[in-house]
Amino acid sequence: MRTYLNGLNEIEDGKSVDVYGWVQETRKIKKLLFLILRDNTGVIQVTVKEDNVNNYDEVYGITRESVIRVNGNVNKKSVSRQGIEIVAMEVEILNMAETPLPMGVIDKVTTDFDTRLNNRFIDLRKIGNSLIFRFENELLFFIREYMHSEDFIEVHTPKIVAAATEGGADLFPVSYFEKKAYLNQSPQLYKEILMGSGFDKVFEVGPAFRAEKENTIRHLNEFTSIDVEVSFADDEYVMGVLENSLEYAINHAIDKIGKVLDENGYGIKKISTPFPRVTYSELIEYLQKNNFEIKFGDDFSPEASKFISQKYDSFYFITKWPAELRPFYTMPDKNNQNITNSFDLQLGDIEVCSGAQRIHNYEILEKNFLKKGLNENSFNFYIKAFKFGMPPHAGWGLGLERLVMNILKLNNVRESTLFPRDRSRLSP
Ligand code: AMO
Repeated sequence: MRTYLNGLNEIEDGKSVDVYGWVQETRKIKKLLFLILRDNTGVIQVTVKEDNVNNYDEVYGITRESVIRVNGNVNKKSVSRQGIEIVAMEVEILNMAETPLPMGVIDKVTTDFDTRLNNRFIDLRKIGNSLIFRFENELLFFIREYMHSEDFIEVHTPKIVAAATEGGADLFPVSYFEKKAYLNQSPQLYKEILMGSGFDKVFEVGPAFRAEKENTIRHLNEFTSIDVEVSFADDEYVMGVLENSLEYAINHAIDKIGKVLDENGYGIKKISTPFPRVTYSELIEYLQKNNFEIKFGDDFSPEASKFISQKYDSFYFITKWPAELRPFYTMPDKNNQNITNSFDLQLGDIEVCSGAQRIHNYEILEKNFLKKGLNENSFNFYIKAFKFGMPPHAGWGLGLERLVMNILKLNNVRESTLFPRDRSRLSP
């Protein structure tokens, strides 16, 4: 039976165990060989004595990052760094690693980012890097737990689609037999159709594709979108769902793995709700007062976003965006048609989520199609659902990689993406 390295403490001194992992380091003193063995849960010293194993010469020639099985006895009086070691009785080489390695795992030298991404399989052996995805895993687990506790159901909508959701550009075409199709930019249209189906509260975690040409630290061409849609709800309601689910997920993730995050330099703090809210118009005024050249209808430049972010030390909402900056499906404010019932959630100077109340009235939707210059015909499958009983609804889309990047204060969204897709990267 396999023992994981973090379970050795519970095992009696002298007991025989089987452990598996990678040889992180070797130290050789003629008739004595020390292997630093790493598995998914930790590292341990394995002491190999010539007299104890029958393939000593073979093991003596082992290369770094080779994969082995060790059968041996736990020694709890070890002088090794961990205070516990395994004295090997059997070392089975399961796979010998070639030399030289394309990059090191424990070496102090910094490897450039491209080399790291080109050799992601090794890069992720570094605990600090794999931890990012363990954190992501915890976050998602607790977001799902929260959603289920609030009676949301998880759905899966198509990723090969016939129409754009977030405006016409930025689509990846795919050939679909004799038809033209695209990779979906967002589950937007489908989650709305499901409101017309009476699902009431849905969420989806899935890939979204954007043929955006920007090659920035926050843009991916394929990202993971966490989407929510709720019937008989407005923007305020779904902002509540967003902040409460994040508070639940982040704080539970910290309870679970906060200690190891701390030990690896990702000091993160628990958060509390409600998140501060500021309107788009208030920020425009604030920027104008501070000598930014910006007017109502402009998007915030990176410099302006940085300036704004200095006012906040955690998440904050920017609400009531102008209609021209939001997609066609966004509900206008009932007292002012120039602004919408919409919001972005920011962390630092980066938008991690956007959402809104949607237009549920067929006539207003039709007008908006014309206003935005969209071809109504390609949206027929969507519009149809609005003609036969569509409830009022609202929702949001949260970028998982951007969320993790910002919470852990990583300096590039590719750090929180296992195998990033960007303007120049399609492999691995
Ligand atoms: P939006 O287009 O703002 O809204 O996207 C929602 C969130 O998805 C993430 N995101 C990205 N992450 C990495 N790289 C990208 N290129 C990228 N583009 C977007 C961001 C962003 O906040 N349908 C609406 C959501 C809704 O209203 O429900 C939508 O897709 O974190």
